Amino acid sequence: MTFNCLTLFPEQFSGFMQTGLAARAVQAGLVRVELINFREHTTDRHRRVDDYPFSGGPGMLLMPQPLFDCFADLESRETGRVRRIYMSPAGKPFSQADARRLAAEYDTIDILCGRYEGVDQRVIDTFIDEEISIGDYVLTGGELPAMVLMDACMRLLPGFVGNDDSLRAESMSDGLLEYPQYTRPSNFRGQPVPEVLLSGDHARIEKWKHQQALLRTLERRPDLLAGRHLSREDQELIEKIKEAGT
Ligand code: 9WO
Repeated sequence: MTFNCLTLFPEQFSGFMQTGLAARAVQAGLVRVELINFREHTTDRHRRVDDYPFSGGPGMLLMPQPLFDCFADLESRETGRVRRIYMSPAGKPFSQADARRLAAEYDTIDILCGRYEGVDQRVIDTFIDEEISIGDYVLTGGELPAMVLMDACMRLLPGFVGNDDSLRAESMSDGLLEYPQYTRPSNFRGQPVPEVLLSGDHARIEKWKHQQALLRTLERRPDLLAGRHLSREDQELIEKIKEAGT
Protein backbone atom coordinates (compact mmCIF):
# COMPACT_ATOMS: atom_id res chain seq x y z
CA MET A 1 0.00 0.00 0.00
CA THR A 2 1.26 3.45 -0.93
CA PHE A 3 0.58 6.65 1.00
CA ASN A 4 1.36 9.92 -0.75
CA CYS A 5 1.39 12.75 1.77
CA LEU A 6 1.08 16.24 0.31
CA THR A 7 2.71 18.47 2.89
CA LEU A 8 4.71 21.66 3.37
CA PHE A 9 6.57 19.99 6.25
CA PRO A 10 7.81 16.55 5.16
CA GLU A 11 10.36 16.56 8.05
CA GLN A 12 7.47 16.17 10.49
CA PHE A 13 7.04 12.59 9.30
CA SER A 14 10.60 11.44 9.95
CA GLY A 15 10.17 10.23 13.54
CA PHE A 16 7.09 8.25 12.61
CA MET A 17 8.67 6.75 9.49
CA GLN A 18 11.95 5.80 11.13
CA THR A 19 10.66 4.18 14.29
CA GLY A 20 9.05 0.97 15.40
CA LEU A 21 6.58 -1.05 13.41
CA ALA A 22 5.90 1.66 10.82
CA ALA A 23 9.61 1.67 9.92
CA ARG A 24 9.57 -2.14 9.82
CA ALA A 25 6.57 -2.18 7.45
CA VAL A 26 8.35 0.22 5.10
CA GLN A 27 11.56 -1.86 5.28
CA ALA A 28 9.58 -5.00 4.43
CA GLY A 29 8.06 -3.28 1.38
CA LEU A 30 4.55 -3.64 2.77
CA VAL A 31 4.05 0.13 2.88
CA ARG A 32 5.49 2.97 0.84
CA VAL A 33 5.27 6.55 2.07
CA GLU A 34 6.01 9.34 -0.40
CA LEU A 35 6.37 12.79 1.09
CA ILE A 36 5.51 15.38 -1.51
CA ASN A 37 6.19 19.01 -0.80
CA PHE A 38 3.68 20.85 -2.96
CA ARG A 39 5.77 24.01 -2.65
CA GLU A 40 7.77 22.41 -5.44
CA HIS A 41 4.77 23.01 -7.71
CA THR A 42 4.82 26.77 -7.24
CA THR A 43 5.61 28.85 -10.30
CA ASP A 44 6.51 32.27 -8.88
CA ARG A 45 9.95 33.23 -7.66
CA HIS A 46 8.80 33.60 -4.06
CA ARG A 47 7.42 30.04 -4.11
CA ARG A 48 4.17 31.21 -2.51
CA VAL A 49 1.58 28.65 -1.45
CA ASP A 50 -0.84 30.88 0.52
CA ASP A 51 -3.12 33.79 -0.17
CA TYR A 52 -5.81 35.92 1.50
CA PRO A 53 -9.38 34.62 1.86
CA PHE A 54 -11.99 36.51 -0.23
CA SER A 55 -14.27 36.25 2.81
CA GLY A 56 -11.91 38.45 4.82
CA GLY A 57 -11.20 37.36 8.34
CA PRO A 58 -8.03 36.11 9.92
CA GLY A 59 -5.18 34.28 8.32
CA MET A 60 -4.33 32.73 5.02
CA LEU A 61 -5.45 29.85 2.82
CA LEU A 62 -3.54 27.39 0.68
CA MET A 63 -4.04 28.68 -2.85
CA PRO A 64 -5.27 26.36 -5.58
CA GLN A 65 -2.52 26.37 -8.24
CA PRO A 66 0.30 24.43 -6.50
CA LEU A 67 -2.15 21.82 -5.21
CA PHE A 68 -3.91 21.45 -8.57
CA ASP A 69 -0.57 20.89 -10.29
CA CYS A 70 0.63 18.54 -7.57
CA PHE A 71 -2.53 16.37 -7.71
CA ALA A 72 -2.48 16.39 -11.54
CA ASP A 73 1.11 15.17 -11.47
CA LEU A 74 0.21 12.40 -9.01
CA GLU A 75 -2.87 11.43 -11.02
CA SER A 76 -0.75 10.96 -14.15
CA ARG A 77 1.48 8.45 -12.33
CA GLU A 78 -1.06 6.56 -10.20
CA THR A 79 -2.58 3.19 -11.04
CA GLY A 80 -4.94 0.85 -9.20
CA ARG A 81 -7.48 1.82 -6.58
CA VAL A 82 -6.75 5.38 -5.41
CA ARG A 83 -8.39 7.38 -2.60
CA ARG A 84 -7.75 11.08 -1.97
CA ILE A 85 -8.28 12.27 1.58
CA TYR A 86 -8.16 15.71 3.21
CA MET A 87 -7.46 15.79 6.95
CA SER A 88 -9.69 18.47 8.42
CA PRO A 89 -11.52 19.27 11.67
CA ALA A 90 -14.63 19.61 9.44
CA GLY A 91 -14.30 16.01 8.20
CA LYS A 92 -16.23 12.88 9.10
CA PRO A 93 -15.02 11.36 12.38
CA PHE A 94 -12.35 8.71 11.83
CA SER A 95 -13.04 5.26 13.27
CA GLN A 96 -11.60 1.76 13.28
CA ALA A 97 -14.19 0.90 10.61
CA ASP A 98 -12.70 3.59 8.33
CA ALA A 99 -9.19 2.22 8.92
CA ARG A 100 -10.42 -1.27 7.97
CA ARG A 101 -12.20 0.00 4.86
CA LEU A 102 -9.26 2.09 3.62
CA ALA A 103 -6.72 -0.68 4.26
CA ALA A 104 -8.87 -3.24 2.44
CA GLU A 105 -10.13 -1.23 -0.52
CA TYR A 106 -7.26 0.95 -1.74
CA ASP A 107 -3.77 0.46 -3.17
CA THR A 108 -2.89 4.14 -2.98
CA ILE A 109 -4.04 6.80 -0.53
CA ASP A 110 -3.17 10.43 -1.16
CA ILE A 111 -3.42 12.52 2.00
CA LEU A 112 -3.59 16.29 1.75
CA CYS A 113 -2.19 17.92 4.89
CA GLY A 114 -3.49 21.46 5.20
CA ARG A 115 -1.85 24.39 6.94
CA TYR A 116 -2.82 27.94 7.93
CA GLU A 117 -6.61 28.41 8.09
CA GLY A 118 -7.39 25.85 5.42
CA VAL A 119 -7.42 25.27 1.69
CA ASP A 120 -9.29 26.82 -1.23
CA GLN A 121 -12.57 24.88 -1.57
CA ARG A 122 -11.96 24.22 -5.28
CA VAL A 123 -9.06 21.93 -4.42
CA ILE A 124 -11.40 19.83 -2.28
CA ASP A 125 -14.21 19.90 -4.86
CA THR A 126 -11.87 18.79 -7.66
CA PHE A 127 -9.66 16.18 -6.07
CA ILE A 128 -10.83 15.03 -2.64
CA ASP A 129 -12.92 11.85 -2.18
CA GLU A 130 -13.33 12.17 1.57
CA GLU A 131 -12.64 14.66 4.32
CA ILE A 132 -11.67 13.02 7.60
CA SER A 133 -11.33 14.36 11.16
CA ILE A 134 -9.49 12.49 13.91
CA GLY A 135 -11.19 14.50 16.66
CA ASP A 136 -12.80 17.76 17.68
CA TYR A 137 -9.79 20.04 18.06
CA VAL A 138 -7.82 22.36 15.83
CA LEU A 139 -4.12 21.74 15.23
CA THR A 140 -1.51 23.71 13.30
CA GLY A 141 -1.69 21.32 10.37
CA GLY A 142 -2.96 18.03 8.99
CA GLU A 143 0.38 16.17 9.30
CA LEU A 144 -0.22 14.58 12.71
CA PRO A 145 -3.73 13.46 11.69
CA ALA A 146 -2.24 11.99 8.47
CA MET A 147 0.21 9.94 10.57
CA VAL A 148 -2.65 8.77 12.79
CA LEU A 149 -4.58 7.60 9.73
CA MET A 150 -1.57 5.83 8.22
CA ASP A 151 -0.71 4.15 11.52
CA ALA A 152 -4.26 2.86 11.99
CA CYS A 153 -4.42 1.52 8.40
CA MET A 154 -0.98 -0.04 8.08
CA ARG A 155 -1.26 -2.26 11.15
CA LEU A 156 -4.28 -3.92 9.51
CA LEU A 157 -2.39 -4.96 6.36
CA PRO A 158 -1.87 -8.70 5.91
CA GLY A 159 1.75 -9.42 6.76
CA PHE A 160 2.18 -6.53 9.19
CA VAL A 161 4.32 -7.70 12.11
CA GLY A 162 2.29 -9.40 14.81
CA ASN A 163 -1.06 -8.44 13.38
CA ASP A 164 -2.67 -11.92 13.31
CA ASP A 165 -2.63 -12.29 17.10
CA SER A 166 -3.52 -8.72 17.97
CA LEU A 167 -6.27 -8.53 15.35
CA ARG A 168 -7.81 -11.75 16.64
CA ALA A 169 -7.82 -10.34 20.19
CA GLU A 170 -9.33 -7.12 18.84
CA SER A 171 -12.15 -8.89 17.05
CA MET A 172 -13.06 -10.83 20.20
CA SER A 173 -13.36 -7.67 22.30
CA ASP A 174 -15.17 -6.14 19.30
CA GLY A 175 -16.47 -2.69 20.14
CA LEU A 176 -15.69 -2.77 23.86
CA LEU A 177 -12.90 -0.95 25.67
CA GLU A 178 -9.81 -2.88 26.71
CA TYR A 179 -9.83 -4.77 30.00
CA PRO A 180 -7.07 -3.87 32.51
CA GLN A 181 -3.80 -5.74 31.95
CA TYR A 182 -0.98 -6.82 34.26
CA THR A 183 2.50 -8.22 33.89
CA ARG A 184 4.98 -9.53 36.47
CA PRO A 185 5.51 -9.31 39.40
CA SER A 186 2.24 -10.64 40.86
CA ASN A 187 2.62 -8.18 43.72
CA PHE A 188 4.32 -4.87 42.94
CA ARG A 189 5.04 -2.65 45.95
CA GLY A 190 1.91 -3.78 47.74
CA GLN A 191 -0.38 -3.74 44.68
CA PRO A 192 -1.45 -7.28 43.81
CA VAL A 193 -2.59 -8.57 40.43
CA PRO A 194 -6.27 -9.65 40.55
CA GLU A 195 -6.34 -13.18 41.95
CA VAL A 196 -8.29 -14.66 39.03
CA LEU A 197 -5.40 -13.94 36.64
CA LEU A 198 -3.09 -16.14 38.71
CA SER A 199 -5.62 -18.96 39.00
CA GLY A 200 -4.73 -20.75 35.77
CA ASP A 201 -8.47 -21.24 35.17
CA HIS A 202 -8.74 -20.10 31.54
CA ALA A 203 -12.52 -20.11 31.41
CA ARG A 204 -12.72 -17.94 34.53
CA ILE A 205 -10.03 -15.63 33.13
CA GLU A 206 -11.87 -15.19 29.81
CA LYS A 207 -15.08 -14.40 31.66
CA TRP A 208 -13.30 -11.87 33.91
CA LYS A 209 -11.70 -10.14 30.90
CA HIS A 210 -15.06 -9.83 29.15
CA GLN A 211 -16.78 -8.52 32.28
CA GLN A 212 -14.03 -5.96 32.92
CA ALA A 213 -14.27 -4.77 29.31
CA LEU A 214 -18.04 -4.45 29.64
CA LEU A 215 -17.82 -2.62 32.98
CA ARG A 216 -15.28 -0.13 31.69
CA THR A 217 -17.30 0.52 28.58
CA LEU A 218 -20.44 1.08 30.64
CA GLU A 219 -18.63 3.53 32.91
CA ARG A 220 -16.49 5.43 30.41
CA ARG A 221 -18.18 5.08 27.03
CA PRO A 222 -21.85 4.12 27.40
CA ASP A 223 -22.36 5.44 23.84
CA LEU A 224 -20.47 2.40 22.55
CA LEU A 225 -23.04 0.07 24.10
CA ALA A 226 -26.06 1.93 22.75
CA GLY A 227 -26.35 0.27 19.35
CA ARG A 228 -24.91 -3.07 20.38
CA HIS A 229 -26.47 -6.48 20.77
CA LEU A 230 -25.82 -7.76 24.31
CA SER A 231 -26.04 -11.39 25.39
CA ARG A 232 -28.51 -12.31 28.12
CA GLU A 233 -25.55 -12.74 30.48
CA ASP A 234 -24.18 -9.27 29.71
CA GLN A 235 -27.59 -7.67 30.17
CA GLU A 236 -27.96 -9.33 33.56
CA LEU A 237 -24.51 -8.15 34.66
CA ILE A 238 -25.35 -4.58 33.64
CA GLU A 239 -28.67 -4.73 35.51
CA LYS A 240 -26.87 -5.91 38.66
CA ILE A 241 -24.36 -3.08 38.45
CA LYS A 242 -27.08 -0.50 37.92
CA GLU A 243 -29.05 -1.84 40.92
CA ALA A 244 -25.94 -1.76 43.10
CA GLY A 245 -25.43 1.89 42.07
CA THR A 246 -28.95 3.03 43.05
C1 9WO B 1 -7.82 27.64 11.79
C2 9WO B 1 -8.58 28.78 12.05
C3 9WO B 1 -8.27 29.98 12.65
C4 9WO B 1 -9.26 30.95 12.75
C5 9WO B 1 -10.53 30.71 12.27
C6 9WO B 1 -10.82 29.48 11.66
C7 9WO B 1 -9.83 28.53 11.57
N1 9WO B 1 -9.87 27.32 11.04
C8 9WO B 1 -8.65 26.80 11.15
C9 9WO B 1 -8.35 25.50 10.65
O1 9WO B 1 -9.24 24.69 10.50
N2 9WO B 1 -7.06 25.27 10.34
C10 9WO B 1 -6.68 23.99 9.83
C11 9WO B 1 -5.32 23.64 10.39
C12 9WO B 1 -6.63 23.97 8.34
C13 9WO B 1 -6.31 22.57 7.88
C14 9WO B 1 -5.05 22.04 8.58
N3 9WO B 1 -5.12 22.28 9.99
C15 9WO B 1 -5.68 21.35 10.81
C16 9WO B 1 -6.12 20.08 10.52
N4 9WO B 1 -5.92 21.56 12.10
N5 9WO B 1 -6.50 20.51 12.63
C17 9WO B 1 -6.64 19.57 11.70
C18 9WO B 1 -7.28 18.33 11.94
C19 9WO B 1 -7.39 17.38 10.95
C20 9WO B 1 -8.03 16.20 11.24
N6 9WO B 1 -8.55 15.95 12.44
C21 9WO B 1 -8.46 16.86 13.41
C22 9WO B 1 -7.82 18.07 13.20
